[in-house]
Amino acid sequence: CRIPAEDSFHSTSFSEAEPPRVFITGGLGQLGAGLAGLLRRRFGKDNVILSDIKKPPAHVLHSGPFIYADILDYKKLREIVVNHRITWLFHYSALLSAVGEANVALARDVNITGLHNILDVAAEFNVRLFVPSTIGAFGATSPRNPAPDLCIQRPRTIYGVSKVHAELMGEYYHSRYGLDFRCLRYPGIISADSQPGGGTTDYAVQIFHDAAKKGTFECNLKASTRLPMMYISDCLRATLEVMEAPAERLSMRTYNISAMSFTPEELAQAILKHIPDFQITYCVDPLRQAIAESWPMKLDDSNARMDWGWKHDFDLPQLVATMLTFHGASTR
Ligand code: AKB
Repeated sequence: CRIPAEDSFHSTSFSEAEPPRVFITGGLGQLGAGLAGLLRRRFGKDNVILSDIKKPPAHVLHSGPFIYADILDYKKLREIVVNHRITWLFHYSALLSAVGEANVALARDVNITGLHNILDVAAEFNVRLFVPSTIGAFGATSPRNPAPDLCIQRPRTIYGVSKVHAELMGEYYHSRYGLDFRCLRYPGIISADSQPGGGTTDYAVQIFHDAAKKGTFECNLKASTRLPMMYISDCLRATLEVMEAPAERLSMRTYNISAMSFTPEELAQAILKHIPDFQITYCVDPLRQAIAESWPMKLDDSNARMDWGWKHDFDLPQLVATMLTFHGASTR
């Protein structure tokens, strides 16, 4: 039986004076290496172990501990948590919205069965667990402008369904077994030196690369599609802040976080201020468009701001200047 007995649950004690021993799954996705960098600066390089089932590029391998870990291999997960004395786990393995629809069986395995393994191992060994959720956990019947923390959630993608499941299972394990589960609903995340893999908001990352390199961009969403977005450094800082927040400050375990909302047209206008001959064209992907239209235009993150002091740094003009500078575009 993998469900922890209640009396054995607190057997592994975690001293708050010690830095956490951190394990990150899905570490070669858009956010893992950046999160590892932030956590290593705070807790020490060797206290943060990045993992994935892919071969890491040299710069990742040289920046700190990396191990192979398949979240579908439960015995191996237990071995890692025990051998490396893990006290915090960040669970980033997941198939995103668009790629999930192209491979539902794999998305179900990774996003749902994999999550069950992670919940069980975290509960068994008293590990503080962060699982990212997403704007994709809302659906067409949710309030869209803004979407509050608590409302109807009826997503119609396997990604969204698996994330609602993760939110509910994490909260259930928290109340049933005392698992220290923490979860943020991320907007679309925009990063310069890492690529998202198969999401609906990916256009907002690719546009900067193409604007800087080619001066043109073909967008797969309609010009008027408004979605919540956030710069990666805000997202990673929010993740660390919610993990460090004293438990008594958390009135809930799943929070919306928000920074800005824009449409492709508004983003193109902001880029034009730096690259005056930039041109955007539209070739709409019906799958991504339908997904985007079922997602909120804006998230209400007032609970995160009130409970643990969440505050974003990057707005649209700062985001555009930072991304174009990174990509070497001559910005005004
Ligand atoms: C996606 O587009 O699937 C992700 C997300 C918003 O969760 N970036």
